[in-house]
Amino acid sequence: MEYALLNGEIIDRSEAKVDVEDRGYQFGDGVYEVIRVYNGKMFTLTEHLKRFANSAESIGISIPFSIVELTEMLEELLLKNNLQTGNIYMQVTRGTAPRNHLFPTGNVPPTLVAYTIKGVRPLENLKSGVKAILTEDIRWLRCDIKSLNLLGNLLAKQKASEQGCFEAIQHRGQDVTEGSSSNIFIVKNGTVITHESNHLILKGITKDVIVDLCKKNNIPVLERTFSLAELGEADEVFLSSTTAEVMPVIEIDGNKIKSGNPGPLTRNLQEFFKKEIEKQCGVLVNNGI
Ligand code: PSZ
Repeated sequence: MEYALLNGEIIDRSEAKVDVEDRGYQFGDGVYEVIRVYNGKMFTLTEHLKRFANSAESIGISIPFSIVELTEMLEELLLKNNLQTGNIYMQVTRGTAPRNHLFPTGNVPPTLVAYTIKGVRPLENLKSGVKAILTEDIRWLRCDIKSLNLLGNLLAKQKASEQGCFEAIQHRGQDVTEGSSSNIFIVKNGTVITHESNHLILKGITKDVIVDLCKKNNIPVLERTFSLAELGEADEVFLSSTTAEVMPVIEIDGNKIKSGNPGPLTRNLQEFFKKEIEKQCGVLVNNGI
């Protein structure tokens, strides 16, 4: 049997249902996290839980559990589902109330759900790299909130997929922001560059790990806005996310990045990233790149 967490209780996954007037369902009025699990252990858990709390707080939802309580519940969920490699999906909404744009008054409890998804590392793509398209960023101006409202992201991702690509790299005018579900990095003359974490992008947990790894390994790294022109002239391009890790981008809108192969600095960062996973979660047996 598979289990899910619903409002603090671990129950049969098929019994975990919410009301049609749940504000997450009606308005996307909530926030979420995806947490990677390797060897049955959660990677960068504290960072994800802090971002979850920050996202919720920024839209006025108070999560009715402490970080310690959430950790305990997620650990129990992992054990019950016997998840070794995969993801935890977790979301909280403003709860169930008669449909109204206004926030409900009174004591409406938030709806908190978590469940697990099995999934291996994307080894093929990590090795060979992926293709991307460019698309105008049409999203709202609070992309730092990990909101359930993902329509702009979905439209971008769908467009990429319809063109045989893995990701859509979004830009506001000449400024590159982020992927539809990833952060974007370029490498130029040995320096790694990625958008600063402001309201225009999600402050990726993977991005922060990569920036730290650069600093620890004396790789020059800058968090600043870069342009489409800089992207076009980059020596290397890669993207990052919880599930994609450090993913080489080898082609954008049909144009190869340099030779069209993953670059050397990207490869080094993949190795450093794998070591960081192993530090937190144990050795990745038969799962290396
Ligand atoms: O399973 C998947 O495909 C996932 S799991 C997480 C993501 C995709 N993407 C997170 C994300 C995002 O949605 C946007 C718009 N920007 C950046 C990221 C990367 O954030 P982290 O590194 O925290 O996953």
